Amino acid sequence: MEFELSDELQAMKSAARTFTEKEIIPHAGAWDEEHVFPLDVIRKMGELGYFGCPIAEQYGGTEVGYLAQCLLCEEVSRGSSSVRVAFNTQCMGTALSIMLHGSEEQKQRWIPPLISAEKIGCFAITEPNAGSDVLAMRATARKDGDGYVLNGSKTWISFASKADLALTYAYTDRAKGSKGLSAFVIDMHVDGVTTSVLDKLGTRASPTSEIAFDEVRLPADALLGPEGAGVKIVFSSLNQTRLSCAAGGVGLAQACLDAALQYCNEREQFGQAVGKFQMNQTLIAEMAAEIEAARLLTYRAAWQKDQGQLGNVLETCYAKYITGLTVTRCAERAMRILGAYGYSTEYPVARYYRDAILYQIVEGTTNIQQMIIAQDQLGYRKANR
Ligand code: GRA
Repeated sequence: MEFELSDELQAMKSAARTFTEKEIIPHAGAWDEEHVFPLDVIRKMGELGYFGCPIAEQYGGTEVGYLAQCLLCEEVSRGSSSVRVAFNTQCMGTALSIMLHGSEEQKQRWIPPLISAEKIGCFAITEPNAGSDVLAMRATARKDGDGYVLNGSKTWISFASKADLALTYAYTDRAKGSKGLSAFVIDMHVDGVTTSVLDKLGTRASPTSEIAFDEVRLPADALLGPEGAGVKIVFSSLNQTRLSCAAGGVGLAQACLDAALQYCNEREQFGQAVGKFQMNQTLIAEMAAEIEAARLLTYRAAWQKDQGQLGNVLETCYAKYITGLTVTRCAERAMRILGAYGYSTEYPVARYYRDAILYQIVEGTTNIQQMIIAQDQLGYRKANR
């Protein structure tokens, strides 16, 4: 067992911290308040190779791996939980799935512009009646000559309104059940695709939209993998997007702790720094220990993927589950420590608080993570298949 980051990983983490402090932290509050999508910063991250860590060099990636990607995602999320979503839209939920399941031509065409962020990506799974129950989706892609015609609607799709490309899922043959689900990479600028942005409590620099597909003509090469491979692609993709979601949650939880520590040392009441009060010390100790546990679970799941264990659903769920709980608890504790200064929109803790709860909703709710873990433990359904 090896718990030390290599010098190379340590250097990447520290460079990402400097990048976040310079390029993200000074603007993150305003982006959130004004609902600004920071395309320039996302492009800079693309140029720096942030979205190419698990991607092969031949497609423009850096091959530094999943743990490296997590470290970058954690640092970026310390500055803005909205910006960290790009790790999933540009890589884990799009380019990575294309690399794992696409033809050589699809890989060469779509991966480089996604990981450089020259093109913005999104992955569209959720529908109005299919959230946790992925396979209840109703979108269809009917065969039409060589290609397909896509119909249906997706909702709560991160970056959809800004996206050039989408990895989406639709039934090509409903009669075959889960084996009739297929995956498609689609151009978001073609006729029949419309998006409308949804308002939400937090993560407001990351636009979230509904998508309507109305008789969208897809060429044959939009199909990713064979017909019917959609179920395998969607669940293996969720197992990778959950990892960077966990890393993002760790980064946001750390931001909560950082804010609480700073306040504890600066603010005085009853003649001493508020950090001297044992009640606050309890909150600080709980935050620090829980963040470390969430971080270790996340790094372990990433490390397993670096060893080639991409099917580590159980360990990825542990990381996502514990991180979701940790980040929401840390945001609440930071709020208690900062009091009115936490509640004020002039300080970032109010934004952290609004952003934190997302980690119990996206990429499989806390209930779904618990279900996957419990069913594995009880022997009902193995998580790692
Ligand atoms: O037996 P079969 O041939 O029908 O195949 C089954 C199974 O073997 C079928 O899928 C196969 N499968 C897999 N194949 C490859 C299952 N898991 C895998 C896998 N990892 N790799 C159906 O399987 P099942 O277990 O019977 O499925 P189910 O009971 O219908 O659903 C299971 C479950 C509830 C866990 C699943 O639907 C699920 O994970 N739901 C949560 C949905 C979710 O996470 N949504 C996230 C949306 S994206 C998002 O939030 C973006 C946010 C952006 C951001 O902030 O980063």
